[in-house]
Amino acid sequence: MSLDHPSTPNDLSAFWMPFTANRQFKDTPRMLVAADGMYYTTADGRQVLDGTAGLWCCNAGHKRPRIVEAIKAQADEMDYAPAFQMGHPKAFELAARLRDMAPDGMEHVFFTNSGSESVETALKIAIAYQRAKGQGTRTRLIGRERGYHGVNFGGISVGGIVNNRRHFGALLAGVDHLPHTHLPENAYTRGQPEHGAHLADDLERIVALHGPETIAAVIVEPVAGSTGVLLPPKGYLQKLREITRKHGILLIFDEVITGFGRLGAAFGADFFGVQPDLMCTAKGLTNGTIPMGAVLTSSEVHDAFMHGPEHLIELFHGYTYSGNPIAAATGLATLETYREEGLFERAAEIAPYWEEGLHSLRGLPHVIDIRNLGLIGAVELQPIEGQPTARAFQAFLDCYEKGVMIRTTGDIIAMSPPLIIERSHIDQLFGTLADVLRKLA
Ligand code: PXG
Ligand code: PLP
Repeated sequence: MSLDHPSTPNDLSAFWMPFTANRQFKDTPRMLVAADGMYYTTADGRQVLDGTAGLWCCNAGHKRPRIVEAIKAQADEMDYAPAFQMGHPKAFELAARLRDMAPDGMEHVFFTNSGSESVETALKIAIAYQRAKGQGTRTRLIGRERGYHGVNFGGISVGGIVNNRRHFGALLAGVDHLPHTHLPENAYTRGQPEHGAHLADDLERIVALHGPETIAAVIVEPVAGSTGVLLPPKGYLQKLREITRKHGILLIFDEVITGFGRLGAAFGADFFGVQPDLMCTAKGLTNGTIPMGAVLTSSEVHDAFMHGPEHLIELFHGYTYSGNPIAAATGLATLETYREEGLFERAAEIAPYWEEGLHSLRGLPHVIDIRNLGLIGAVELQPIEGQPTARAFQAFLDCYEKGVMIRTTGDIIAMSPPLIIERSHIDQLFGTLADVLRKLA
């Protein structure tokens, strides 16, 4: 094959699709070709309601004018600037905007290109911070069962989703895991569950087992999203904060999903009133348009690196595209869109209607649990015996045929719409899902 003779543009074989049943997809492709506001347009001209904000990332909805304009204008002005030993104004401006909107005490911003890279960056900073403080024995990282922290080696090591780990060898050494927070007695809870704060006490056991002087950081999602929406029981995150602080362990919040208004506040840290030492973000930072992530850190963490001769690099870490000009311009336009439309407040306002609609699905065939917080919702289905994931995947296919996009993980349906969602969209989303569930085998 040469460039003079490309194969047909609709040849699907070359693209090895991520986290996709490739053979099933290529047999019956689901092709999206346009998007505007709350809707996608399919290749066969149908409108599909976006019940998932893309992959939890298009928080302001699609084709937002300010964002589209910023991308065009920046591409026209300067496409790229070297990220190392050089700078350009918009990356600094975006970092300052993020600092200003983050919880007090989050003072510095390291740019990445994805949530996975934000996780790797935060884990590396945590270990290097401890070393910079003269505590070089603190190298262990503690994650949590069922946690999702992206797909790179650090992230799958601290992560706790078995299929994301089991195929990939020995992973990082020196990692341990807290138990997940999903308890059967909390089924059908609206918002944060009552039971399970004690699960944070397991950190004391892990600390006693390894010795506090060996542990660098604990990383958790404030709300576990990708694994199927597991909520932190009341008081749980506060306890984790107390125990980490007591033992000199950094607390990393992976806010890739919970950041940028998903819970009706800027970040999960704000929503829960718990201050981490580092925060991982991505997705909503640029409304899912141009890849970008950011790690926010406290001054305490950042300042530990700012020693030694001033001409020397303080942190041996960074990406070719850290703070890329087009991504930075997009991030600024995105944050401005959130601000001028009051989208985080909007999410908080409409969340009760969302909760009501979601929980109206209780009692439908196969439904065994329903969970929600902010503009996140999950419906857990009883798996078909011997065919895990098949029932929820069929619901996904049926919803798509009926003009609604949901997302499934295992036999859990997860939904996380753009924050511009209206009541009529919520009715359409849950109405369609109810129809589908009634007819599902
Ligand atoms: N941390 C968290 C908490 C995430 O949710 C990542 C890190 C990785 O981000 P990147 O940008 O490298 O994908 C994520 C991503 C889903 C789904 O449907 C969730 C994610 C990505 C794709 C699909 O649940 N989360
Ligand atoms: N691999 C090679 C051979 C490289 O030269 C580089 C960057 O210069 C990378 C990987 C890392 O790429 P990135 O900075 O986009 O993560």
